[in-house]
Amino acid sequence: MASTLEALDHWVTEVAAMTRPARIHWCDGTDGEYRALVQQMLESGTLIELNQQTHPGCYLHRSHPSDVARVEHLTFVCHPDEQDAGPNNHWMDPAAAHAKIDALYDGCMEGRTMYVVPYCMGPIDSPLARCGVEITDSPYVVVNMRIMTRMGAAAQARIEREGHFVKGLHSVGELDPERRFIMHFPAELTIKSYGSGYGGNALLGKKCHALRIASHQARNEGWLAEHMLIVGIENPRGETHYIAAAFPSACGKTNLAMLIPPEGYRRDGWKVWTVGDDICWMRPGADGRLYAINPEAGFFGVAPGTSDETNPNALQSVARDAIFTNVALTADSQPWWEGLPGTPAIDWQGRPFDPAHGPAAHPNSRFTVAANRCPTWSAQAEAPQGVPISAIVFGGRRPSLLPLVMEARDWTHGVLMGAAMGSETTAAATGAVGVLRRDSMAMKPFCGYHYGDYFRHWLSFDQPDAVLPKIFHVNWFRKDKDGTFLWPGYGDNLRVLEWMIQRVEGRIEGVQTPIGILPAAGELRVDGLNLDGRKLDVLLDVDHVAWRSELAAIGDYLASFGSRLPEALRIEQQRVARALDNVIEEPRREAMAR
Ligand code: OXD
Ligand code: MN
Repeated sequence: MASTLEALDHWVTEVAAMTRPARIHWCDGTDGEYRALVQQMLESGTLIELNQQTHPGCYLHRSHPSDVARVEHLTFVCHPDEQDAGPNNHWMDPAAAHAKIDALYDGCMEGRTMYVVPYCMGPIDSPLARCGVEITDSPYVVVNMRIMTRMGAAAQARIEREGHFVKGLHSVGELDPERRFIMHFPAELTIKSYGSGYGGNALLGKKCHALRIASHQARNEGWLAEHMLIVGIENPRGETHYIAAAFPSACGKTNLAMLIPPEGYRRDGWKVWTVGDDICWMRPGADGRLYAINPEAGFFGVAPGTSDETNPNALQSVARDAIFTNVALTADSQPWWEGLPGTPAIDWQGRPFDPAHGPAAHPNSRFTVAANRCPTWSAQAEAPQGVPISAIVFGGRRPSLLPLVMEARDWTHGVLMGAAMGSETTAAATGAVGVLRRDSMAMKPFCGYHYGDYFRHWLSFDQPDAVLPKIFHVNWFRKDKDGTFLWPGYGDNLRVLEWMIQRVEGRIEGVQTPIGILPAAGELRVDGLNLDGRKLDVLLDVDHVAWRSELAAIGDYLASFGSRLPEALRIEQQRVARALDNVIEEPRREAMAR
């Protein structure tokens, strides 16, 4: 027995009988094991050593060129009843899905090592944490899981104590896009992934477990598993507010989680503390507030665009002991991507760089690094009870209409704001880039059940004894007529977070509008910012007529969830639509009265 837990041993034996590996390796998570796997991958060419003078302990992995992003069209959520998956997921009957993918697993690990990877999502001693075991034939997955989760003996000990775990089976197979599936069986707490080595498809603790399976568990158990960063904002008085923020993939969660305050703020003593950059698990505490943990232990960040100007903390984090995937190389083997100074010599596919082939680094190239490498890593990030959340923020890439910031008038309105979220698609998933799509709570690719039930679950937190965070919506991406961004973003986003905190503390009033509460004149601190008043006016403009059309589109979108849409959300959409009608009608009524 390699585990004292019979269920675990039994499952490993069963998988080995199906996949027929040459060897089985139970991962202990030690440094020695990590080093040995790296060495083995250097020898096989799976990893390439980077310049060890400039980037000690850093390596490059080049994935198969057809395996560079999440594959939403091949990702299935297999509830016994199709209705439970909702229109937001691809569904397959569980028995049919098992049969389909098990046929692919048959003998797929012949000649390979099968790694058994016990892991814990969340601080190892946290009651909010959950454990899983990933079986994989990819050593690249094992070393990434070691960085991204609490992996190894301690996780195995917790699993043996608790007696249950999420089962994740992964094989890179032949890396053939025609033989690729990412399947979830929420009722069985099981994941099966075949044919991809890419992070979101293969590091099963991340999207598959911590979002799709966990969102289902969270619904049953009264908590929330969300696609959110967690950041602590410390004011000059030394008080810290924690903010959880949901943005779709590749919309700047890592940057916001690590932001450097603008000069004036730094002088005044503002500090920013990083708790998480991608996933947040939240649960009501005894005092009625929501407490959050980051279930991950590392960052799997988008490299392009990360620079000393945009995110110096991320750049410092990856200066050592990082694994890069699909970035370019300089002539002296330093990692390179668009946004960094210097010039690339070799592109992400290992060819001499030629701009005619497109960008040097793949637009979804990534770095994997331990979270505690981040200079702003929060001392509270390991707190077993989590951090109390003061504000929840939703946001997306919207070139027009959505103001820089608005606050929901109450929880139900905030849930509507989250449900209505839209964003332009990015390179984090295969498919067209730059197309506007609704992405409720940034969970479209990750919600493991029917969105209508998910909205109802969100609404259910509004209990008499709850002390809920305020909910806001932001848009850093609004563009001017000439197509340039109106808001500088990055560190200056702290100005918007400060406005939120002031609202949370009841220090400022804001202005009421039909779509929410916006900053009143003078409330948003813009000193030291070269932003002309016209731009600020556009950023905070509410075009009532255009918003009326947006509300109609939101109504149509909500209606697509049929009878599972909570009535309260439909009523809320109608309330906002009516408030807009009243504003639009008012001048007409006044004119008629004259
Ligand atoms: C990610 C994603 O990798 O959202 O975090 O795609
Ligand atoms: Mn993500």
